[in-house]
Amino acid sequence: YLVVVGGFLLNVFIHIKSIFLIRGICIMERTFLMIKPDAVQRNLIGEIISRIERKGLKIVGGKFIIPTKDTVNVHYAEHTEKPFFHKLVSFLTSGPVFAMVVEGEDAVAVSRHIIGKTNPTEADPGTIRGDYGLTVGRNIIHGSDSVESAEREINLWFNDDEIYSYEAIRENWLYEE
Ligand code: ABT
Ligand code: MG
Repeated sequence: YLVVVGGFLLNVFIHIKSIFLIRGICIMERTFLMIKPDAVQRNLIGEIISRIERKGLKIVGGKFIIPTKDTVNVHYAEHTEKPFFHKLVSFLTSGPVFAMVVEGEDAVAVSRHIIGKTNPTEADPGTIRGDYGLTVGRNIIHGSDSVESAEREINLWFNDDEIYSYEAIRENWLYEE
């Protein structure tokens, strides 16, 4: 009986640990970010990644790929019925993207904040979309909109063995004990 309960608890712990990395009392989140084909074509990969790094977020996975239609259909499943869905899928499969798994305290909300509003015409200057984008259909970068979406999208775009956990010496200067 104890072995069964123990095994169950261990599984729960491993599952939770794969979503959040527990560092002291802070709950570290992971999010999925994707530099879209427009930004790749415009040579903005470095510019965007440097903003993510400077913020203090940690890149724990990254790959340069041309997304398949299937992946994009699942990724944007919530928009299947929208009038812009077809254009959205053809845009995202039109060329390579740079997909990333990014980690940090409140990584989901922090990333959405530095990305800016969906429509670049409304995104504040200083945000990625505010500084580099002009239209909603070419809005530079994607970021998961919740912890649940992040988990779903990370599993969709990355295999477990493509994500690397590591400790960075800068962490004591980014987070309080
Ligand atoms: P993503 O990070 O790409 O998901 O954008 P965000 O979450 O900020 O906004 P949503 B609503 O998820 O937009 C998904 C993509 O659909 C495009 N779009 C959205 C349009 O083309 N027209 C529209 O009217 C709306 C609402 C913008 C997003 N991606 N692209 N490319
Ligand atoms: Mg979205």
